[in-house]
Amino acid sequence: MRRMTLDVVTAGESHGPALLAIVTGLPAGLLLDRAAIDADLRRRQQGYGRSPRQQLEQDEVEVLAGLRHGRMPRRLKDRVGRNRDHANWEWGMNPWPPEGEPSGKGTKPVTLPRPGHADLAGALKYGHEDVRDALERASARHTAVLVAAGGVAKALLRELGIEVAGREVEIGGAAGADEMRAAIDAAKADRDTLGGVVEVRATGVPPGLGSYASREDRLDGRLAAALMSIQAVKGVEIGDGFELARRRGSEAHDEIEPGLRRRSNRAGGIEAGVSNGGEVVVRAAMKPLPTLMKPLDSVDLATGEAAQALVERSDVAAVEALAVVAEAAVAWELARAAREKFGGDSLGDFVGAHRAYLDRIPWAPR
Ligand code: EPS
Repeated sequence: MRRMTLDVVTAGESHGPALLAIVTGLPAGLLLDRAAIDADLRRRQQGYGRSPRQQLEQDEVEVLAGLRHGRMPRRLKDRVGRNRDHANWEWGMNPWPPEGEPSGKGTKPVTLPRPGHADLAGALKYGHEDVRDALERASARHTAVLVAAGGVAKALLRELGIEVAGREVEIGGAAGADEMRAAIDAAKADRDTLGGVVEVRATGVPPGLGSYASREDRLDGRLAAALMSIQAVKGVEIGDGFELARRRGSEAHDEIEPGLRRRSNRAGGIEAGVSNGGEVVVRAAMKPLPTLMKPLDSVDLATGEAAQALVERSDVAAVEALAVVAEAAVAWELARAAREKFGGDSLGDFVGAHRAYLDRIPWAPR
């Protein structure tokens, strides 16, 4: 069944010419603020402990089609973040390399897979002899374009009074800004890397997004899939998540009061795959990044002999960046569920259906 929904298709490599997303399913008339999207792209680049690559790149959104005077005249749009570093990889990442001697970065094949990265599984799956063919597309650089798409989703959600915000809550086991920075400094001195935990909260989400009826419509499943598919994420929880497994039923649910208010929000705003009107609260756990300056043991795929994994410029930690990417992922899934519930070819139809629904149910944003 083809239904009203948002879709995104992406393309691009870390050191290729550009990253691209094609977003479909937006209502006509949606106003997009370039400065707001660029601000999110900058937030993603700014965390403490990121690599020197972030001083080189200045991610900015560039619209190729589907937008006129900031508004959507139709339901298709393309966007691009160009990779400044591509200039250093002009031969190595060129779709059609020029004749003559190869020069610059990316000319020698990579054969030293990093444990924890896509390198080995990707090379085996696709038959790559140069691991670079896997790592370029698998790179977390790809999250830049997801943040741009998330900016579009946030613009749509704002029309319904829904706000989404992500923040880092732990880095390398440390909580609190000073402790997190100290943990990053210590890991950097040891030529090591760190992971952490981020949290995303969404306010103003009406009850009824998602569905209990089928697996692929469940909002919790969709949020979990969106977060889990971000590079380096190994765990996701919704509301009190894993902690709920350690409590009794009398301590685990959110009792209902007259006026349909809840005494707590242990469910993180979602029950049975459907939003319940509470704040949506999700967390994602990120593993430490797999590119270490003090490399892990691996095998040279060219010889089959023991070797050290690839050492490349890398972030020490990218948890602050994950907070921005996770925010975009949650916004995307909420916007998709909202499009499915409220439909509409124009922004007015979409917003009007939302308002009519709220008028029908006894619920007011808290
Ligand atoms: C990444 C490796 C590094 C990161 C990159 C993700 O790339 P480089 O080797 O070019 O420095 O900097 O992240 C970004 C460039 C970004 O913008 O987030 C990886 O292997 O996933």
